[in-house]
Amino acid sequence: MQHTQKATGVEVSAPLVVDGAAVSQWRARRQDFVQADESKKIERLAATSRFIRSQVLTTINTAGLGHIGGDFSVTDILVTLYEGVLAVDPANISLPTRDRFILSKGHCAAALYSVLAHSGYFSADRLVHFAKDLSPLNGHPNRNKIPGVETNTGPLGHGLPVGVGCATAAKLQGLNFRTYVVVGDGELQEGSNWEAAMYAAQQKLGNLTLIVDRNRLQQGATTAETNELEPLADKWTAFGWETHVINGHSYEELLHVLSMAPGERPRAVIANTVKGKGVSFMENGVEWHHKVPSAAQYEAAMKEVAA
Ligand SMILES: Cc1ncc(C[n+]2csc(CCOP(=O)(O)OP(=O)(O)O)c2C)c(N)n1
Repeated sequence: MQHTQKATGVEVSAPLVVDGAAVSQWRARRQDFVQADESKKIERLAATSRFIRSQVLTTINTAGLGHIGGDFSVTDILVTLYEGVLAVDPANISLPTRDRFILSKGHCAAALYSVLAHSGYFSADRLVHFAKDLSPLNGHPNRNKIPGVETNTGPLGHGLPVGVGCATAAKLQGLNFRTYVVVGDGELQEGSNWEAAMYAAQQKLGNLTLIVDRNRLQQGATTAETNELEPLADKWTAFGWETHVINGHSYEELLHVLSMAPGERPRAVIANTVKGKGVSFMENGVEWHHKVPSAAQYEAAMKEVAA
């Protein structure tokens, strides 16, 4: 049987508004999280990721489009940030001191929307409208329509330059918020990233953290076949960044590196990930960049992501 999310009766084009109950739940989870021991934290993040992957699968299944492979490679990173790291208040999206987060690989909007809804920025019921005509939940995020989205993305290569702007603004204003940007590894082939990287190092933007979703696949091919990025860590180091290489599906490693105090230099985290992570027949399959599962594949995938 093909699962779909239920229509809510809310007009597709209605503005998104904060979901107070979900914000309260998010706040309670965050409070518990801060007090929990390491193993409990890991358990929590794993459970939330299972939930988010199931929700993304259903969202894409309902919409009939989406970028499931890249959604699943970035899920654990997004969940760790929103459940355990970012200093944000979903009920007060304009707070000047909030941490800024930019998902520069905007084609993976379904994962971002699912995590934002789980944090209360808007009601999860609205995910049923993902990528529908007139829906605020566009196939790529739009800051004018979606609470919690800091900048519009979609054309690759713009998130890091905007993030550098946010980090610079914090310094100029004497505010101590942090800026986190996630880019795809294929996206790093856009030259604008390297201009931003040079400037961030020159300005010693220690309040800026870049996370590279290093799943080694892009649209239709591997990054190595398209435009080799290696030696990637050496490149960031040579550009003057503090560089870390981690397993992007290890909550321990993610939590550790994303919670480190700001240093003297901008920080690049190369997170080794698996495109399609969590579904055996999607993992490392380049065709799953934006393929939609059949009914049988959807059923099988749901069992795997929830396990
Ligand atoms: C400037 C620009 N060129 C091309 C595209 C089309 N495009 C969408 S996703 C994608 C591949 C991106 O690969 P990667 O950054 O590695 O993302 P992931 O594998 O994590 O989904 C491309 C080329 C785009 N969105 N923007």
